[in-house]
Amino acid sequence: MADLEQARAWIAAATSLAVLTGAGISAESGIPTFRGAGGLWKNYKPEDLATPEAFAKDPRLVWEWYNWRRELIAKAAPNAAHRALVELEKHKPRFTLITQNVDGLHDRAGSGKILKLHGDIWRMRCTACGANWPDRRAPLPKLPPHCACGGLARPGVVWFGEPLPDGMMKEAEHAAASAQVALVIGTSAVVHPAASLIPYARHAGAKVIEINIEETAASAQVDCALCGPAGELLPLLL
Ligand code: BV8
Ligand code: ZN
Repeated sequence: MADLEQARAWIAAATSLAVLTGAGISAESGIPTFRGAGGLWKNYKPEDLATPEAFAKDPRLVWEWYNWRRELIAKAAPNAAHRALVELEKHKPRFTLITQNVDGLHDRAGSGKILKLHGDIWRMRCTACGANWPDRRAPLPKLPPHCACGGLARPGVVWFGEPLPDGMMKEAEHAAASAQVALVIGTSAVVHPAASLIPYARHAGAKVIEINIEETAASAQVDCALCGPAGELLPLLL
């Protein structure tokens, strides 16, 4: 399998790595992806739930969906793919993990530097006073949850139409631009600006390696596309 050997050689020689992960890296932990078969979005259209408009219209419905996901994630555990990235990080002088996922499994696996482009399902933000706090209760006792000030709380995530956290993309672009190798793992590469990091890394000179179970919008833009589950392939690349 020349591709696997080639990818291993590039990774072994690299001293600076950037990694972009999507929902696919958590699939083997039992968490449905957004757009794949049986995907999370299958039952709901993204614009129905993950937007400020949907939340303003029906905060309870949006919270029921997040509450369901929080329970699912609370029962899940990091898988071999998450753990392989922790191992890789230990051996690379410069390593930045950029994730679109909000499930917190990279944190639980022990990853160090994580750029959470789309926020964190385990944090809440008050729509009235702006307070921002961690809350790991699953399920939540009352929906929708409220802040101590009485204001309505929202999930601490980035919805469609909302900007990413200040400075986050700049830091991610810096990591992608200084990487010799960029790993793109378990993402359909359709959500922006996250997906723009892939051509960005390539144009900056990184060798881009994709790990996915199917072809994606990025597959034509990468140097090496490895087809298979991340939980099986990533450990083989260490
Ligand atoms: C913004 C958080 C501007 C919440 C999420 C047209 C063109 C370009 C852009 C746009 C456009 N129209 C609209 C936009 C902008 C929009 C966008 O990109 N829309 C898309 C749908 C076209 N983007 C935004 O709105 C962003 N903000 O642009 O702001 C702005 C600037 C200033 C001021 C105001 C505004 C915000 C985007 C963030 C949205 N939030 N989630 C939550 O999670 O609840 S996005 C959501 O999609 C998740 O974060 C998810 O991670 C992300 C990406 O999806 P993937 O992770 O890739 O998951 P998916 O299911 O799609 O794919 C899984 C993959 O895994 C598959 O390829 C599958 O084959 C693979 N797989 C499965 N199993 C495995 C596997 N691979 C390996 N191993 C396995 N075992
Ligand atoms: Zn408040």
